Amino acid sequence: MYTQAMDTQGKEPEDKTLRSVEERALLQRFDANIDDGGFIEAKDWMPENYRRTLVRQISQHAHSEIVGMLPEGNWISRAPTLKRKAILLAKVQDEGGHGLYLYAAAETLGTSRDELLAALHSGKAKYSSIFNYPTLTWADVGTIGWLVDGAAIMNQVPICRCSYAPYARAMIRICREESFHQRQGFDSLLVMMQNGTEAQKAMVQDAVNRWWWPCLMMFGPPDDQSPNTAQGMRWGIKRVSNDELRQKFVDATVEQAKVLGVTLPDPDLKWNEERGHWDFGTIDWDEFWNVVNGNGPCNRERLAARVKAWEEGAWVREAALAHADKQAQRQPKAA
Ligand code: BYC
Repeated sequence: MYTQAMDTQGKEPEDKTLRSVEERALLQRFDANIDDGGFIEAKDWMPENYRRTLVRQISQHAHSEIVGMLPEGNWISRAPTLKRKAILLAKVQDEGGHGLYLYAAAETLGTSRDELLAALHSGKAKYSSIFNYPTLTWADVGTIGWLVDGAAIMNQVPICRCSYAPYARAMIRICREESFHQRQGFDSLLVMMQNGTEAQKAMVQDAVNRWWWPCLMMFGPPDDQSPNTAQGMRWGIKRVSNDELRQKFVDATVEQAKVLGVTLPDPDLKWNEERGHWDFGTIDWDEFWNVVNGNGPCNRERLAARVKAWEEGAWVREAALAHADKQAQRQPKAA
């Protein structure tokens, strides 16, 4: 196995050559495991790029969950009934929990939560474009549940089979909760559409008009402009491509819109018998990149809210560390 060390005749430091031969064997084992549909655990060897890709995706996902608390949290104090307030509180808390599972999954890859959050606060890390749009009326809350969580589930169910096991396990729990989120949003809109006043129905339609296109952007750029898809799929991190997921979302949502009695704001939405799918209009990718690059309607506000929460929470972190230190000092010293 180590004969290459002799081939180099001492030109390479021995341990470096040995490591590279060893790494090649490890890489072969890793690739074979991935090809067999196997899972990678935190303690397993993995190529550095695989680790980096996962830290990127999982941390962006975690950031999206905690930034995603903001547009809906904005409505907790203004929910129209006690029941809706309790549901919304539970949902927003769930999103915080999702962020925590995901930060924990990212930490298993060797990057600390402080580093991940510093990247968010400095504007270096991305989070989902969708959370840079404002929630103008109560119907936006139902629409986020129906469409945003609906798109999230479509994207996240395949991640339950992600090759990195700690991420896959976190996603199983998250998807169960997301299903409840989607149903409560749909239910809230259905009540307004079936029993509401004309003004309430118009409010729902207006919210759907504003959220539809940004939701289609959530799945990311078209496959032929998505630099990470091919490798992500090769590694079993991504199981289904951006365009395929977007199409599945459109197909499922058109039927739900009929039940609700709302119109989707796309004159090009047409059933295509040959493809067995709904055709839809052109997405404004300039808008998408503008939002991703920090210039959406609420980017600055969202980031400022996260930074403020971090700064105002400093005393909690300090108290928790002081408590942990005290506990450690109280432990009897080993003889
Ligand atoms: N927004 O090569 P691509 C939720 C970036 S949580 C911003 O296709 P990839 C919820 C992408 O990161 C929703 N950026 O990338 C929470 C990449 O940039 P970098 C979040 C986006 O990774 C609370 C570049 O564009 N879900 O729904 O193969 C309440 C090129 O893209 C977006 C997840 O994070 C975007 N929409 O595919 C309610 C799921 N799209 O990093 C709901 C996990 C793309 O190279 N993530 N970009 O600088 C994924 O599945 C994948 O990362 C994506 C992108 C499909 C999002």
